[in-house]
Amino acid sequence: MNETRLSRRALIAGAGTAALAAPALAKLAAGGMIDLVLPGGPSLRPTTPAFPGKGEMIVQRIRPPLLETPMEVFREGIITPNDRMFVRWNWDMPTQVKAAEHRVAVGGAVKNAVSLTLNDIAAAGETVEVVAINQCAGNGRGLSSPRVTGTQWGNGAMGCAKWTGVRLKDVLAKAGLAAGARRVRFAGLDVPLTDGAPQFIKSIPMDIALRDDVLVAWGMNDAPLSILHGFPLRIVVPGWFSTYWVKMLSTIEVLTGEDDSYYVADSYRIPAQPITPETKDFPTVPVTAMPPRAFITSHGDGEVVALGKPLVLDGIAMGGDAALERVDLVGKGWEIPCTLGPDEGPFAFRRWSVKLPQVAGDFESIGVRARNVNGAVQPEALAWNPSGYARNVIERMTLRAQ
Ligand SMILES: Nc1nc2c(c(=O)[nH]1)N[C@H]1C(S)=C(S)[C@@H](COP(=O)(O)O)O[C@H]1N2
Ligand SMILES: [Mo]
Repeated sequence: MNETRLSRRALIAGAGTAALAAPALAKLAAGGMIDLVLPGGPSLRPTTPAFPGKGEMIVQRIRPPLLETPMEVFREGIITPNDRMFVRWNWDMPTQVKAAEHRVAVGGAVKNAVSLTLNDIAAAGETVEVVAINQCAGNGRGLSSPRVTGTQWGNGAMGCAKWTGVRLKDVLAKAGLAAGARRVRFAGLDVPLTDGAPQFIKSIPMDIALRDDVLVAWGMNDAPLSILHGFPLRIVVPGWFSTYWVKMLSTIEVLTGEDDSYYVADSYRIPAQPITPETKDFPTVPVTAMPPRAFITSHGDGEVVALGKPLVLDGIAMGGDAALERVDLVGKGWEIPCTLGPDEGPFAFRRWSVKLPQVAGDFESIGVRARNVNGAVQPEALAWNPSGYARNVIERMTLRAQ
């Protein structure tokens, strides 16, 4: 990409090719190791600064890339820098995309099927910015006990960015919805590695698609999307898990019925009712809106704190699909309300902090519990499911006093 800063003019000019060089193997080898402390499985992962445009990231897989954000990145601010945002591709993505040649086909149950250039998209409506958390539905899956299948993520498959784009509903209006339009499905330029495997396509119900904050976005923290994050365009659905945030958007298809495609009908689903690991057959629903979560970022598990001294703990929290209402520090049989930091909107991270007057001894099992304005609150026990989706159990840690 030639432009380093994002401008609508740059997008409209349609200039530029984004390309991704292969990570340098020498640099890959030069990274460190990090322990994700995953129960019941290998938990050491290499880290590397070798991916283009990326700082030090945890390598879950090289190709297609799965890169996790180290928790220390969440110690400051609420915006995750672009070079530290986690990366997830189901299938390999193209490593070069020419902006001038890129088209988005809008079809299906529409009045006039259209093929839109980046200029057309940028001019479809008002430019909108929204600060929203990009979180994989499988974030924290590796912490499941008993263990589940899928990428063994720690809690770093999340990040918060400012997204810039136009409203999806303005793009849909270029084609016009036909009678009976019920869902909107998205596809990107990435295709399966193996013959016959399903393409990564995802759909959302019409009431969500028409929301004012659901975007076709080209900007991430005031920079154009990189190849890894979906150049030139991606869907942003604030408050919903980012499995719906289709990258390298190339097709928008309006459906009149349910979506029977693999990644909606068969995958990314959670039990409709709580189950145990022994439950065999159970009804499922798609994983959609995010629940509240909170994390202590000032300290790590097992860290030593000063006995007899005051202690300040802080971290980040999120309300999920509704604004955060409160965060409490919770121990065994006690809880203390935390102070919330600046509010950057309902879908952003928000900082919290709490000052304890004096450390009297070890903290055996402390955590933070977020609650949103809809009354959703983090549970004490894990809602275990076979894919480890939508984890939001209160995360606990131990601090030693010395
Ligand atoms: N085209 C395309 N879009 C995609 C995916 C994909 O595999 N292909 N993966 C989705 C999933 S599961 C996640 S978690 C997010 C990750 O976005 P990021 O890599 O920008 O962090 O992208 C989503 N959009
Ligand atoms: Mo994901």
